[in-house]
Amino acid sequence: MKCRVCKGPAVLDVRRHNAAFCRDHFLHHCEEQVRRGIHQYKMLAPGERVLVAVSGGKDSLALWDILVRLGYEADGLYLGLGIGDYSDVSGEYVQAYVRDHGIEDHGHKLHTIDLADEYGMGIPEAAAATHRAPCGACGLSKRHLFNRAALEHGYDVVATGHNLDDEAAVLLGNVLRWDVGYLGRQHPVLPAAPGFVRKVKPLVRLGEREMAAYCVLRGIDYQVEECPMAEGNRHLGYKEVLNSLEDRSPGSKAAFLFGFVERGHERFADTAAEERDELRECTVCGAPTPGEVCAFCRLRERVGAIEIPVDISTPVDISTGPAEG
Ligand code: Q46
Ligand code: ZN
Ligand code: ZN
Repeated sequence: MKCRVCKGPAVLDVRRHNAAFCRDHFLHHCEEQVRRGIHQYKMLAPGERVLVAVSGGKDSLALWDILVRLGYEADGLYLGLGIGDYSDVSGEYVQAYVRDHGIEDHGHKLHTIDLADEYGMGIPEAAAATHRAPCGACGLSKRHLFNRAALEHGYDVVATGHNLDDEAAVLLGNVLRWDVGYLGRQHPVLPAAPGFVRKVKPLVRLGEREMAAYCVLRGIDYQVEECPMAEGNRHLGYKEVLNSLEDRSPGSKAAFLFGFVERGHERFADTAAEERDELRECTVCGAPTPGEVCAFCRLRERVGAIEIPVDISTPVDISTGPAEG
């Protein structure tokens, strides 16, 4: 196996591109894919402040690393989910990355929020109170808090580490249920709207295996354990299905996802825009919501972390959105 670029010994092949790379050219390939994705979908403009959602896993740490190397003003936000040792260890990987890779010396910083300390609930308590799969409560808490933190600290955009495998799996789930609202919002860029900063997914052109290799080759240690609450997360099953398709015909995942982004997404965009136009401000926290009180505040109320002095007629909406590990 020889590097496509320099013909030296390759360390990794990327079947989707029918190419293999040596260490340096593989790292360059990853940066290049991110640079192209940002450009292609107009994710970030020069000078914008980016808040990277870092979980301690390979994708988000690689994303932060690549954005910093590409010269973006990118800070991190770690959200402690209160999932026992898993969360403690994940947080330690984030701290270690910041320390060992000179993040603060280069003018970037890490924000942290602890869900249990600051909002009176960890994900296990939230899941128990709702009697539903934890990923629903977890996903909605992440979306709410990353958006809120970005608004409060003056960031223009939130970047998440969703890669090609994640996005293809979420798309498969949305298509299997023909969930038109989610299909309208499934795009590498979700534009800003009143009460929402822009959301971008710069790793969308890179697969899971490439992200793991990126971290290993750059000396980034990351949380390799699966989240113990992931059981019942349907996206894991969708990934298996897509992996077996990809084995038989490399490139099918990318064709599935980018075919949708380029030719299908637009057809569902109106539904998403209509849903967004109907949003008003949560009477408790001010976040955009279709009802009177947002799903995050209703979740806190269920857990007993806050009391809401209004009549709540709508149930907690914790439908399983995209997993955002
Ligand atoms: S952290 Fe949260 Fe994920 Fe764990 S509870 Fe589910 S969504 S699986 S990516
Ligand atoms: Zn090379
Ligand atoms: Zn609220």
